[in-house]
Amino acid sequence: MLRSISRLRTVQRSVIRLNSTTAIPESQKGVIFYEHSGKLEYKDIPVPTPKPNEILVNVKYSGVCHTDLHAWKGDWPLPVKLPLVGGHEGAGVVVAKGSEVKNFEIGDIAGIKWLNGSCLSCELCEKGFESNCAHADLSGYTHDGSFQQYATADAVQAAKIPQGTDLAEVAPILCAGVTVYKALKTADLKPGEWVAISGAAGGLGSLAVQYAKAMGLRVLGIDGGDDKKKLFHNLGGEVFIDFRKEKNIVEAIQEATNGGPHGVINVSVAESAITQSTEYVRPTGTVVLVGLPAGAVCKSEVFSHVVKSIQIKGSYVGNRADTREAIDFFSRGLVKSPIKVVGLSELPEVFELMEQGKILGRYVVDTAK
Ligand code: 8ID
Ligand code: ZN
Repeated sequence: MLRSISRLRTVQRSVIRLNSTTAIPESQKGVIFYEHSGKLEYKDIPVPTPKPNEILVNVKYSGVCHTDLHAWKGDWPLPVKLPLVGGHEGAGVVVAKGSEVKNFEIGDIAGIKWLNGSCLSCELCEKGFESNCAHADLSGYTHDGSFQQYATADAVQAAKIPQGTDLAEVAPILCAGVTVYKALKTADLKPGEWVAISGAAGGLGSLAVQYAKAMGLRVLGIDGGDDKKKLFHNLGGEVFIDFRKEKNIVEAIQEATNGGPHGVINVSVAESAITQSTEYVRPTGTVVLVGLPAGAVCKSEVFSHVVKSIQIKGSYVGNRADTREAIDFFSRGLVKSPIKVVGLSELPEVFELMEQGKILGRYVVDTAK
């Protein structure tokens, strides 16, 4: 271990000479919290040292996912590392690597995503269900994440990002993009069929609309407010239902889609919206659960569930292949990230807006500010 670290430092030094970049500092800016819902402190923290299997990424930008807010609040029945540096949509440059890393070179562009590592030897990993591994390690949850200038990541799971990519724009693809792309694959729809995106103008939703379009689907979006409606249509969505204005959401959706959408992607953070989707989905259709409101239960009325023969499926981020494919859609210009860039020091304000449901698309933090 010690030997591998000293070799690593040698590698860094030689690269630093070659590229005449600045040396890796010992401390950096990051946002850290010590207890759930405690103060989000923007301060100097140590730069982590990569283990033999890890790369050290100089994170330039990180998306802010609603999951980061859940982690800070302690919403889920899954223990969080404390203290924690959150963040799992980090895009940056590899500045150092451990002795076992073969798939990244210094100077490569890498993405830090939710799934930081899995055992790779259990049945689930073997079959490509890496995110469902019982030993999954999670960036910004069980492993310090991308709300810092330098973050470590398991080289096997870190995302490969092509050189020349806009790092602020690609950041949201690393969780939101991968997740909705995988959820759409899970819905198993055919071109020309209807998909409803519940929570259509949030971080995941605004990308889901575009991936769905790129897959040839007709898109109905559900969200609240005129600014969200405008964003939805700008992204290419066809029919918008405002959950704040519409009196009978189930009827309105069934009417607009001539019998209900063939699939529903639930990315809202509202239990009632999830249950409602089991009502308006078309017979034989598929409801996909993605959003994770605290303590939520999805209720489906058994008689209709059987007679309509609907399916309800959970979908949890994606594996390495899903990641590569989702980034490829982005690189080919088929999806764009509707982002607003702010400084990392402004993370508490972003969480506040997110809690109030006021975020349009995705906020991305610039780690230099
Ligand atoms: O792998 C996964 N399953 C995964 C991956 C990433 C994120 C799951 N998530 C989860 C997050 O933890 C969170 O619970 O997906 C959820 C959405 O994340 P997000 O897109 O990052 O959140 P957001 O940007 O706040 O968007 C939520 C949208 O839902 C709308 C809001 O207006 C907002 O635009 N919304 C709400 I809140 N209530 C609604 C309702 N009743 C609603 N839209 C429709 N109907
Ligand atoms: Zn996320």
